[in-house]
Amino acid sequence: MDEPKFGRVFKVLFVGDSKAGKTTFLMRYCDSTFTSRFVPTVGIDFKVKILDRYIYDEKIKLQLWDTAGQECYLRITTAYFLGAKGFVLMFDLTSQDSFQSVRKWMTLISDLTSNNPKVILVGNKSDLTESRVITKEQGMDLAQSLGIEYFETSVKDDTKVTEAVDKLVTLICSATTKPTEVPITTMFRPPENSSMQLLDYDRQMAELRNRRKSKEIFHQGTIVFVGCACAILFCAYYFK
Ligand SMILES: Nc1nc2c(ncn2[C@@H]2O[C@H](COP(=O)(O)OP(=O)(O)OP(=O)(O)O)[C@@H](O)[C@H]2O)c(=O)[nH]1
Ligand SMILES: [Mg+2]
Repeated sequence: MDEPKFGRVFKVLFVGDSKAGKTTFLMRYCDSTFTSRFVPTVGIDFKVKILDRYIYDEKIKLQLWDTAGQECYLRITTAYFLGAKGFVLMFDLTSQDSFQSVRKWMTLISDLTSNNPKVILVGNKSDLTESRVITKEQGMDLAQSLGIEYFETSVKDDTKVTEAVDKLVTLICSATTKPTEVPITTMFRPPENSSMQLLDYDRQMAELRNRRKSKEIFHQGTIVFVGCACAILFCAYYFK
């Protein structure tokens, strides 16, 4: 396959309570690294990952937004929800509180977006079997009640990290329509994803051309008429 010129960018947000593992997840996914040091995210951060996957011959680029889980940043982070194609809603399998917050995050997503983004639920830190307080069944039940898919990951052990994102991308792709292939000409070009039918577009272009033609004919007629009138007036005056 020829290398495509442009990439299709999908905006994906990572949300969930503080310490769920969002930043470390992104470090694992994008840079294949892990750190046990906790540095809370301040506000928002983002990374770009170019996938070896295509949609309609366009390479997929992921714009991955890492949000701060701390309550004090909520107003900043939620401002970035708009336009997101997907969300990774993450909780910590060793924290009851972060599990309880999942519904709150889901409500924020549905309240603050209008494009029906795809969401997956991720229970992270599955390597910590001793301190785990949320069972797989509880995670699956919650995901099912929210109508989304569930993954258990361990960023530390690199378990199911790529699979989870791959699945989200597949869901986003299945909801992405093919871009229209009409040449851009003039002003009545329907915007991308517009519901305006191409037939409407063609009809409007034809109308515009007809209107321009009629205007030209009118102008030419006016010039001829004024010319004749002047000639008649001149003859009448000259030969009287
Ligand atoms: N054992 C284990 N620890 C993890 C795992 N994932 C993340 N951690 C640790 O959990 C802590 C919090 O991780 P972060 O990625 O910083 O959490 P966050 O969700 O970005 O937190 P905020 O930025 O405050 O929202 C860090 O000390 C990580 O090393 C995991 O899969 N297993
Ligand atoms: Mg973070």
